[in-house]
Amino acid sequence: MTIRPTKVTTYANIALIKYWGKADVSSNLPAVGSLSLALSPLKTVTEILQSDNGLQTFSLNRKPMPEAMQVRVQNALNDFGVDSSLPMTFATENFFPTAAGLASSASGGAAMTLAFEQAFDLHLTEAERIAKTLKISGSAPRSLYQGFVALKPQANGTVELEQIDMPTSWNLHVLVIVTAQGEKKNSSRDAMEHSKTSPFYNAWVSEHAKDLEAAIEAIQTEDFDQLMQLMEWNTLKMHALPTTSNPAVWYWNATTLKVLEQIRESKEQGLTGGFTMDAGPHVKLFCHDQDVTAWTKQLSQVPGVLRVIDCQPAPAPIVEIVE
Ligand code: 2P0
Repeated sequence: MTIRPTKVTTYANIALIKYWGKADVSSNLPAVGSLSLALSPLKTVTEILQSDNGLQTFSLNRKPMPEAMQVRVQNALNDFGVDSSLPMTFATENFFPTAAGLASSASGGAAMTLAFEQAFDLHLTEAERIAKTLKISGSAPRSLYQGFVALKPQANGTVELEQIDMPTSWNLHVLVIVTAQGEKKNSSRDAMEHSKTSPFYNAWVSEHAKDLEAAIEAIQTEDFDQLMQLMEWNTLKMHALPTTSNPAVWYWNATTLKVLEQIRESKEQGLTGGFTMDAGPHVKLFCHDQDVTAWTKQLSQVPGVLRVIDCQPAPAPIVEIVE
């Protein structure tokens, strides 16, 4: 099989309304919907090239790829109908911390699908592309598109993606407040399954669609404050699940809490914005362009904060042929 030399750029997405829990583990069908925004400069670049030496090489961030991740790539190749032992160079690089709760599995999964399609000349329908990307990671289909994307599980076991127009007046930024170095200890995949031991799990699932619909409506009616309120509430409900699992798992560190306190104080003093957190200790703050300088100043000085990355809505994924 000829491999078309391919380079794909995708962007990590941050969920405002969270995916946490699976209805079906084998197909990776989420138990709940989600709503996200892909962000620049949180990009992943994935290349697939013909191998020069007849060997198969997998790398992550310019180092040999960990075995478990390599198995996930090979499983995905099989799922796409490609011989997973084919000689090739598969190189993926995240231009932000990997496996740290910054959604590297989302941009990585979307990049994998788009790269397979181009490199192996596959012709997928949109529904197939979404289903195969979902199997790689539940958050990954959301990185196939730019802007606000809602992922909605359907009764027939598929998911649908819906793009929601961004109000032009919002000039949205997301500040990623980095509170630790290194990778997280608990993978979100394991922790979300373990969250089924929380007494609150069923309530989370049954209440979730209301949050998702209300958040979509807040965007459509350009009600930023309402969207921020829903995002914070949904975030804290999600974090209540691993925290109340048996035994408990939590992702926060002392700096995470100091940042949340600073956000509450800054809002009391009149700054506008809202926070979210994922399966890691970092905090993400959504705000308008005119408040970025003030927020950055206040959040950078919180003891323990390592850096603040200023992000904006990302462009669509880019698929290129490498010459
Ligand atoms: C989200 N997260 O909606 C939520 C919030 C983390 C916290 O989607 O098992 O890596 O590969 O389907 O996509 C992380 O979950 O999980 C995630 P799998 P994934 O962004």
